[in-house]
Amino acid sequence: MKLMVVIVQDADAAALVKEFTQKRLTVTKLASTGGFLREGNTTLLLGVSETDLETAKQIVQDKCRSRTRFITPGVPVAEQPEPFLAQPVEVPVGGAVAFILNVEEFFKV
Ligand code: 2BA
Repeated sequence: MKLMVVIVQDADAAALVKEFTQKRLTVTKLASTGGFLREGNTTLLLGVSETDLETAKQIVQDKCRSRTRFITPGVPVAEQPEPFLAQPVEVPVGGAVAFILNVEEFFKV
């Protein structure tokens, strides 16, 4: 068995969970926050059998898309040597960031 930890944008989370569930993959959805943008995102946990792993990865690839966010570097105006340095910077986000871990043991009560 594998544990998939999948970090996605909130905008993609509902469709992703729906598709996992329809394919009979069990998923837990956690609210999370990205350390860089400090914006909400969604972390999904899935315990999947080896045989379902490729299906799960394909669903992530199909349902998540990359988007861009614009951030304005948080440098105080007085400390900026040139005005143009305060211009918004484009940051790509996602589609998804996934970690796949081996599960040593799994049980339910
Ligand atoms: P955030 O940390 O808010 O990062 C959002 C996006 O900002 C990232 O997109 C990346 O394009 C950019 N970014 C992140 N850290 C950066 C930095 N130090 N300098 C410049 N740009 C930076 P993604 O790579 O698609 O990541 C989306 C979210 O997935 C991240 O949100 C974070 O919550 C999570 N994540 C990504 N890589 C991770 C990792 N290695 N470990 C744990 N969580 C990760």
